[in-house]
Amino acid sequence: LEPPTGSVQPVTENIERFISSPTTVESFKSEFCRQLRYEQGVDLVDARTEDLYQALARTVRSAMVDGWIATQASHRAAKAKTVAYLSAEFLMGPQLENALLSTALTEVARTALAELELDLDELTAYETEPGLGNGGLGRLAACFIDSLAAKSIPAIGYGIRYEYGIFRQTFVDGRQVEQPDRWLVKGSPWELAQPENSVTVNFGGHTEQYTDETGAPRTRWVPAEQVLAVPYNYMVPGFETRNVNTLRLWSAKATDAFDLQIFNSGDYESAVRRQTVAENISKVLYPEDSTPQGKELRLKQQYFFVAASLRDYLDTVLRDDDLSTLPERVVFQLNDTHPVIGVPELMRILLDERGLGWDEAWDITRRTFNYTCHTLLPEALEVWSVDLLGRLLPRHLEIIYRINEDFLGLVRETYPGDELRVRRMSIIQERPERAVRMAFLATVGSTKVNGVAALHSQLLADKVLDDFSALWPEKFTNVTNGVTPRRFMRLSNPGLSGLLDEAIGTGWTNDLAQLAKLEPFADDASFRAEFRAVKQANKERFVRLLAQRDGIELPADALYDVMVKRLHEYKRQMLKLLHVVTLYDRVLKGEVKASDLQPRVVVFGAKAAPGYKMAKEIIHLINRVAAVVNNAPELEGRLRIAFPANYNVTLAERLIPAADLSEQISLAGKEASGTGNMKFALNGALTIGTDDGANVEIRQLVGDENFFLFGMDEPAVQALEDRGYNPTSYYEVDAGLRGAIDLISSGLFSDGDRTAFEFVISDLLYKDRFMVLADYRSYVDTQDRVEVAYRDEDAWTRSAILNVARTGFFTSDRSIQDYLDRIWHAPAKPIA
Ligand code: B1N
Repeated sequence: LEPPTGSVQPVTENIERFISSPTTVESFKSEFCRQLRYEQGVDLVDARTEDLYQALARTVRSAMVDGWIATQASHRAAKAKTVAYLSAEFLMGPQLENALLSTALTEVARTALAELELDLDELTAYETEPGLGNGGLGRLAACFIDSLAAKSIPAIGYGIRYEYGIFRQTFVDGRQVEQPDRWLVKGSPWELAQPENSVTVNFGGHTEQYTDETGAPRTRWVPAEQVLAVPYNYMVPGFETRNVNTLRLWSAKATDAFDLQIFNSGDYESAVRRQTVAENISKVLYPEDSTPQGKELRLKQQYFFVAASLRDYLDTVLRDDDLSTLPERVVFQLNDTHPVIGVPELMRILLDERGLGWDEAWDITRRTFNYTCHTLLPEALEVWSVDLLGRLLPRHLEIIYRINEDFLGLVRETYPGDELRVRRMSIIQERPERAVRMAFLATVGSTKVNGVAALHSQLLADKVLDDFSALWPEKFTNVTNGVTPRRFMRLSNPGLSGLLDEAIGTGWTNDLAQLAKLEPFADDASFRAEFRAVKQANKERFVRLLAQRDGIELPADALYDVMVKRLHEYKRQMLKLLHVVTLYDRVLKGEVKASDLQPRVVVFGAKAAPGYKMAKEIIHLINRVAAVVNNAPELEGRLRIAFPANYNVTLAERLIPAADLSEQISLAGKEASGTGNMKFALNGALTIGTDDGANVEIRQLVGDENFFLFGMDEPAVQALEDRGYNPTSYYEVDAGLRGAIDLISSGLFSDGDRTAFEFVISDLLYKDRFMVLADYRSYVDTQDRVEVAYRDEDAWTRSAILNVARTGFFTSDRSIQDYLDRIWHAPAKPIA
């Protein structure tokens, strides 16, 4: 018998004679029915929505497989340089519509289903999104892999297949209550498990020295624990390309060693319990956005997915190739510090497994990694205690020490006698406990370090990593974030998309700079009327959704003022709330007649980290204010607050197209970029915002007259901090502010209980770390200007159109092009 050669050439040549992808109405119908009957074992007449959705999703998935297989084969054959995007979060959002858009099968599916008396939109609405991310960082990763695919770049996303994604938020008596997100219980129709490609990941144990065959001293890691990492593949189709990339998410499973232990052990129960411990690694997404907790399980998650991903790439993609050319074959992009343990991991592989010398290994490693920083908040900078790291990953700690030793040698050489600087720059901090500063390790271990907006990158280089940018100025660069126009315009805003197609052609979807062609239409009265009609229709669509989803009844005829993002003090939801309370207070005091108020719907959407007390108190306060304001007869229904629970990508897609006003009101110097701000502008909302993050660039592009700027800029914030900030002084001099705060303290929103919101209010008055009170006057005055501006329909619509026309820069396609040009240098490989 001939041994298998690994080649299946004769079969692949013929395979299309036997099967074909469901790309016509007939074949789509047939595949759909086949899925339903033979894969799910359900008859069409008995099928529930769940069955129909699953069959539809699998049908669409099968339409992507040919492109996926061809893409992998072509990239492997070409030994194409691959972008490996390492991220602990991928917040993908619903998949069905996007897959249909990319395969250009939306109309085929609609017709095929209609012929079976089924409705595509109904099945689309049934989908529940995988919430494998917290907020902007995870959603950015999802936008980036979309753009990488659209540009036909060989790329792979590596992450974790959390069994529980971000919690489902509910409100009970106005307070946030978290429910587990069991997104996998019904199974995900979008994933393809590949257990045969599982890899082993080690933990714990110790290291030992030995001499190899050549007599050279070597080190090896003798781990104490093993976990299996099982890959699940998700296809990432590109828009208007046949290329389909891969998102590979790892799931933790106990190894066979466990099964054996269970079999042999007298203590069956504890053996099974240990199995659970192994599988806990990919159990749940940590729900903290921007404030890592330093939990052991989180470090395990990080090493788990990074070790599996490196192993996967080196063993299955590169196979036996010479690792000295690694930097020409792959670039590992670190999405924040969460995957930074990959730096010592690659060193360990090169040193201990491949026998390379330190210098060569370090050269390869440094040229293979790049680091994106997403924050400026000091509390968001990850550190791992030496104690914990040494226990979990003893060999990695040794390697980190050696990296640090060499690095500090360089610092001493460059700055003789400057021991203060050496201490500042050490990868190991000494106080409050000995710990590894992951941002420093990332910076030392990477070729390029980038921030995510112009201001952020500048502050990174000037403040957070100033010593490093002084040492290596050429290492630092900026790549301003972006968002995918496929999902956040074409799919989510069909009304606007149709209007754009008519006005400037359809090419904008993957070449968003073409939005500039819209500019002259801002002065076209009939276009403005159509644009306004689209916005109005989007509001009505959103109002219908909210009635259905949350039982919230809203007027569609109002200014839609929207603040959606994670609840965090630095983002300042309190500032927005103080504005709302101020409007109410003015009416109560008779300073303003309700009938003179511009009807306004203020929409909040925000999850708080479950352990973040202040954030949860603010949620409670918003809900209590909403309950009173929404029913206040004095307001005659002209001011409404809507706070739908569980804001997620699905809701964002319906809400953003309906917005008139986008709230981007973080304290200057705190929001690294923001990406919601971009989505709103691209959908024709005007921004009220501080000079922070990407707001700076949005304002530069749309022009001051089309943007409501308010508040202190970053240097002013710094100056006030240096002078000494005293929030109470603002309360004392500003009657409007006093009115709003006193109204909250009066018990009006808490059934007469004057202490109910003391936790929030006394913090504002006596601490106010994010200077809400300092920016209050400027904010409220600017909101008053918004109200006047909104009444001039024509001028407002003109500004809204100009926001769309001038923000094409914020496509994630441009971000990816910037990464390619400045950092990755990986050419596109479109398949035939
Ligand atoms: O990343 C986004 C930015 O647009 C936002 O401004 C920024 O706040 C966000 C630890 C984070 N920074 N850091 C995180 C998330 C989860 C976690 O466990 C940190 N998220 C951001 C995209 O660049």
